[in-house]
Amino acid sequence: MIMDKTSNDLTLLYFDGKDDKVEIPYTPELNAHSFTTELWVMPTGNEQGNFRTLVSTQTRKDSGYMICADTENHWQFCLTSNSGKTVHWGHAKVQPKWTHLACTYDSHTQIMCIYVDGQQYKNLQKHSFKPNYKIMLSIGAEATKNSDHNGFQGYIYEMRIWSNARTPQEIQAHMNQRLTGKENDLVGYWRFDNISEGKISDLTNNKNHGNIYGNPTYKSISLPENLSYSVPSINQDNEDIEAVNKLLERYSKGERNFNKVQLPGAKIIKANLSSSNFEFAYLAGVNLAITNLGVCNLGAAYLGYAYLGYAYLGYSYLGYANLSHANLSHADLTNANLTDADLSNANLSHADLSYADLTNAKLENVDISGTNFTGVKMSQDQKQLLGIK
Ligand SMILES: [Ca+2]
Repeated sequence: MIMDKTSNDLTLLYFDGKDDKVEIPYTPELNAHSFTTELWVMPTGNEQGNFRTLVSTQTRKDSGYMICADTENHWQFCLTSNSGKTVHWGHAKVQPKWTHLACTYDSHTQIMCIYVDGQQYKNLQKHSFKPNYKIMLSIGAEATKNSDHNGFQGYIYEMRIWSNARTPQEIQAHMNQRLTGKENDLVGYWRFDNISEGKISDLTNNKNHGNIYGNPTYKSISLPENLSYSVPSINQDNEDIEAVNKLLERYSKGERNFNKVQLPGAKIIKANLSSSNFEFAYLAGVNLAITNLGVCNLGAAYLGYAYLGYAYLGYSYLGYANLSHANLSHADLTNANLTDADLSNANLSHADLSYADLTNAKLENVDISGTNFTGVKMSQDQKQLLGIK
């Protein structure tokens, strides 16, 4: 079942910039060696010149990381390196509007990244990182017990922590969507409207609930415009039929705009959904066998682990789509645009990719037995990777 919320307003915890904060007791899963921390923030008031903390696990000159607005009014991601030095990164200007921030650290490559509204900040930084090993995670103010909290004034919504460095595609595909809390590698998920008895619930099974301090107020505010209100509440035991029927009914009535639709794990076989917009759709593990998705917009859609065997995707746009581990065996992708798509570990056996555009597509570990690449557009490096001429 899909639930739609009609109102764009929610009552959220309002951080006063003085003593309001949320603390989550120390736990190893929220302090991994590789991580992604992302959140929506709305700064209010004119606080230029002040240092404002959004998320902190940092003990000065020891370990951990911090996401903040600096004294020159830039968004910043700070890490403590192995030597105890703090590394600062990011210069996008803080603006008084809903802004999505994501910070990633990959312990294998040692690359730290900050994304502002889904855009990766360029000139990637490479540093060692010593994760916090003892103190709480603090939201809206610093983790230290000092009298100066360096508090943030404004709203925070949809904060998530993942135990890996998410890719740009993953960040873009999910930043505007609500999650279920059960996603792979998601280790913490808090929504700042989900508050009871002085606690903010962690919607993952880790249940690392936050304690609220500073006696904050709660105010009604319009949410980020692009944030999807479709809550994926489809469970795993085949109760997706209702949602699928609803989608097909909408299509039969002439509707073609299904951007951001969320149907993870649904079965939509042999359907006709051609010429539709599925931009940013979340279709993880969906079964779209033999379905007609020709001339569709699936830009930035998430189709990881989807089954698309014998599906028709001719002339469709799949730019930035995530098709990792998808099964596209015997699918027809002629003239499809797959630029910057992630096809790593996908099964492309006997698929028809003639005249498709695969520029910048990720093609590691794909199965290409019997695949038709006639007139395909890809780089020499990509061809070499696939072992084709
Ligand atoms: Ca207060």
